[in-house]
Amino acid sequence: MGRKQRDSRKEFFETVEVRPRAILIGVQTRGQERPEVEEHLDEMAQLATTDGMDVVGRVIQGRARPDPATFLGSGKVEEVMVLAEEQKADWLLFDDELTPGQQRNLEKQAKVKVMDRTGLILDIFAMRARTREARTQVELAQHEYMLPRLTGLWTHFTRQKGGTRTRGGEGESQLEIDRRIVKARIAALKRELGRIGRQAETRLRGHDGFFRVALVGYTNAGKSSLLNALTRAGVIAEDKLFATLDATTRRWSLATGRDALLTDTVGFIRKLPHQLVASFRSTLAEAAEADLLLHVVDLSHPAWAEHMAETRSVLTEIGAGDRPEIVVFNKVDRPEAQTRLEQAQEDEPGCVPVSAASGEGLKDLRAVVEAQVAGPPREGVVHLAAQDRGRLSEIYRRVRVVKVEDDPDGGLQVTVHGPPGELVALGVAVSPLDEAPEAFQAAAYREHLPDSDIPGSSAP
Ligand SMILES: Nc1nc2c(ncn2[C@@H]2O[C@H](COP(=O)(O)OP(=O)(O)OP(=O)(O)O)[C@@H](O)[C@H]2O)c(=O)[nH]1
Ligand SMILES: [Mg+2]
Repeated sequence: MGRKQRDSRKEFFETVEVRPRAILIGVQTRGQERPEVEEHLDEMAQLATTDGMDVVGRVIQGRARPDPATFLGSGKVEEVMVLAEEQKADWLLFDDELTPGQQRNLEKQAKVKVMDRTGLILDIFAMRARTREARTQVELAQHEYMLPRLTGLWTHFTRQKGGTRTRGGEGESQLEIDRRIVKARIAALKRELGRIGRQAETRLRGHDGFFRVALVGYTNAGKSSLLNALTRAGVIAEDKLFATLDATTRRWSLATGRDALLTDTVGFIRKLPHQLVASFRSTLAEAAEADLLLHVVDLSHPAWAEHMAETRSVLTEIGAGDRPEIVVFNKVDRPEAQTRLEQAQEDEPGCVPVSAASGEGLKDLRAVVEAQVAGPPREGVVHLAAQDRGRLSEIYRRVRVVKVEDDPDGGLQVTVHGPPGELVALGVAVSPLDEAPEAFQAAAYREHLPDSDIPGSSAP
């Protein structure tokens, strides 16, 4: 969005920041309670603010099914137009995805710009993307979103080519040209991502031998703050949605003598655009391939349970649904979280309450992860290639060897039994744990930990 606009009186002296004014529009379907719809609009308001807009109004329509042409019924369109005029609104922001036709019709009738939730999220991602990988991923998602929405009025494409627009009878062929340009760009971006993806795979291979822990969760849950609190990483943590778009990995020293790698990942949100999930696949691979997920939940948020469900559904979508998971209830320093804690602990046995801000519970969290790295022991098979047979003695030193068999190409198949952390270090893919780690394990490991290791943990 163009955030700077010239003010005529000051034209030659300065530019002023003009924040676009937005009206939020949601739908209350049958069976939905009003507070739920309001909460969803609160989230839209946060998205709008993150995108640099001021929210100047809200409209909720009670309707079983959206109007195919204008999404809202005709009476509601009128009401919105009046409000938009009164409030001098620049944008109507819809909490639901609009069809390209609905968007066009609404823009024509209401005479303001119209954007849906997907468009808004894409816009924020575009603004936040810093690395080449994130920028390429966002641009791909934007083009996928744009393709069915081309109308032949997409003038900037023709301008980019240095051509002159032709109108009227040739409109359709112009649309064809635009489509071809967008499709070609999509293909180029996919090739580029393929190249970046291969580099990322190499990067991940460099992590072999480490127990890999990924922080996952809803946007603004406190993942980056936790990474900072646990490893002093110095990652940006902000009260904004999607503060993090790139995966950051830090070494995390554990008392088991075996360090883990802790990765901070992009946050999820309700109705995360599928174009984004698809194009962020390589960033999300850090989560999909982790040995353990720390599912961070902001317990001070009224919709924490919905946030959890949403996060789990995205995890399933990216193929991380079967990864072992520890639920981390964050922000317990806040009174809102305190009042919910008892119920939440009942709902999620094995969860760990923490506060990244005060340091409370971080010691327990580390202990639970250490318990996971250190045990309970499991069986796995290590494959040694012919030239690596010499590593057998190292394996004997680290774990119990159950049996050793020759394999056809001169190598060895070594069946071993040991703690998950050791198996991972030997290159064995560890299957998910059957049970959530229990609090008593945390208590047992707690004793090994020096207080000074974790900021804030020595507080009474
Ligand atoms: N009170 C309180 N605030 C916290 C705590 N942890 C994080 N926050 C605040 O919550 C906001 C979001 O924190 P982040 O660490 O950026 O959250 P994130 O999960 O990384 O968010 P995205 O990168 O946007 O997905 C920031 O304003 C933090 O200061 C906590 O334990 N207590
Ligand atoms: Mg973050």
